[in-house]
Amino acid sequence: SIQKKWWKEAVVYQIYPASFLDSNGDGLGDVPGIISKIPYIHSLGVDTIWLSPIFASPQKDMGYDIADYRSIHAPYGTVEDVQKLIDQLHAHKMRLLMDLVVNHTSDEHEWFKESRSSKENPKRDWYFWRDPKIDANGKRKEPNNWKSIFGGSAWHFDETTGQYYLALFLPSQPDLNWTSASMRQATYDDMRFWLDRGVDGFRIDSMNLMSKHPDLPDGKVINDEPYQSGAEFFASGPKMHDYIREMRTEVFDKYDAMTVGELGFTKDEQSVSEYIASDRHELNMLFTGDIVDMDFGAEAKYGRDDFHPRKIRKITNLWQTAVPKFNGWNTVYLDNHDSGRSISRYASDAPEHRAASAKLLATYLLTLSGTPFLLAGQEIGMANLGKDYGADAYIDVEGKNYYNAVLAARGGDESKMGDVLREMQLKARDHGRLPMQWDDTSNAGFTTADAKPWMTINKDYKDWNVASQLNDPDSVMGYWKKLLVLRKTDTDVFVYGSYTALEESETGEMVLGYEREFEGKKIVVWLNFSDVEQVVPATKYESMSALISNQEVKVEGAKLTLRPYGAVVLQDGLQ
Ligand code: ISL
Repeated sequence: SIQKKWWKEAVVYQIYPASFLDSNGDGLGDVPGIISKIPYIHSLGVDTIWLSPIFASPQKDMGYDIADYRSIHAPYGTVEDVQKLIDQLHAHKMRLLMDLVVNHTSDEHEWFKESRSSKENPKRDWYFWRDPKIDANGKRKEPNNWKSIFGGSAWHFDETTGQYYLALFLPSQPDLNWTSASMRQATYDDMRFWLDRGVDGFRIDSMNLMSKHPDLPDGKVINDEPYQSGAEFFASGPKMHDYIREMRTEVFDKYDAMTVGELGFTKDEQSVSEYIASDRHELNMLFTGDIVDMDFGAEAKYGRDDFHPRKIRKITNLWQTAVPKFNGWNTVYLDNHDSGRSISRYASDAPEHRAASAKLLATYLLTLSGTPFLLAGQEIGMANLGKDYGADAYIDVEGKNYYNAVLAARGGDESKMGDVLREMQLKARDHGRLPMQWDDTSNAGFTTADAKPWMTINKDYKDWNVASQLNDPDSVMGYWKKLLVLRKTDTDVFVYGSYTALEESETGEMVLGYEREFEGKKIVVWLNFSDVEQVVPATKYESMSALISNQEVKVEGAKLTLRPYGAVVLQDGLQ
């Protein structure tokens, strides 16, 4: 039998601090803005907030480049504000997860400043420093061929000491060297700083990059480009599990902190089980990333590959079935701040389908086994910027680097960039970071009318905003609230129930179907991921009744008709 835990029953609401609510008219969201919306967040029925980084940072990667873990980026507020946030959340019986970014720091962090100052500095080995290689022409060359996740070489030459340092993301995000015991202790102190203030757990950024192959070998050459991924040598290295276990015994266990790891490049069942199988005592749960990559190209995120419902069936069935076998726990999510909105990629944001699509995806998120994570704005059906926005609407460094690299390769001809722009319109990280649409006043109520928001506000805000849905039970938000009540009421079946996939032969290729069951209580769910009607056989379910749906539910002649983007949940034995 499954052990009950608060974090299994939690529903997590991710807030991107810059984009939630600006309380002081500087165009940037802030902590007091979040505090003022606790009653709103609470009223939705979610109970845990995951806050993307709010720490002191030069903001080259929107706070994922931390200069000081113990102070707050001034425009966001102060440590006292965060304490108030924690205390007020706890007063509402809610919890706070912070973003733990300890694979790298900002190059403005004191640790890096010291480390780069001389080869003899005690913090030299807190980062990766290597001598240059010399090429055939006697010219200086990077220590290996690894490519940065944001493009270009992962190595950067530093004049001060004549060595290169490693940075898997931006040049201004040098990787920490986890083989250094004193470095590890220093990060544990930072973790304790926040846990002592009442933080309930962490989302651990780029977690499996913390252990690299000790020799930092060249990555496998798969094309004629100068730099190659190298991920086979920098992800899930040999010490990874030792580090996690050390973090647990030194820090997390002492506070009963919850952990969710972000795991890039590792998607196979065996490796995943080693992180979350309950008898390993490592992480509570993790994000494998495959669910947000369903329309990525084979080699590059922005390569073209259309979404097909078969992919969500495959990934969902894989983890829903595999994870219980090793007594692990799943995350269930479709959106985060690193991608386009799922409604625009996996369903439809066309006006005639948008509300149904948003409810379809809500049904997916809240009827599976695992802890659901939603991104702020998902509860009102927020969508990507439309096709009419040009390249200048995209300001995030990842998409911009990619766009500029392709533009250069195409001789700087903007008129040849249509295909890239279309891919960005689907997948750019900017979409997940759009300012929250609170109402239909200018600037969507996100900031004051005369302020300049830090990034584009989607012009659809007049029709899609919190105020217009707040008191409408038929709205997307109304649907989320109903589902959240059901999940909290029938925790047995929704959270702890078993999962049985309906085969493609039973549902057709466009429909995802599954059953959940707990001691005689049962739900069956059908989700139509297409813009046309689908008919599924329902003979087995004739005695069941509708629990929730985004359409009229009629079982006729043992068949159930699903409307475009229809979601139907039937129940048996629930009160
Ligand atoms: O964003 C991605 C693809 O578009 C991912 O490869 C992402 O960079 C990776 O999942 C790690 O993401 C995390 O660490 C990054 C930061 O930029 C992301 O926002 C964060 O979620 C570096 O800290």
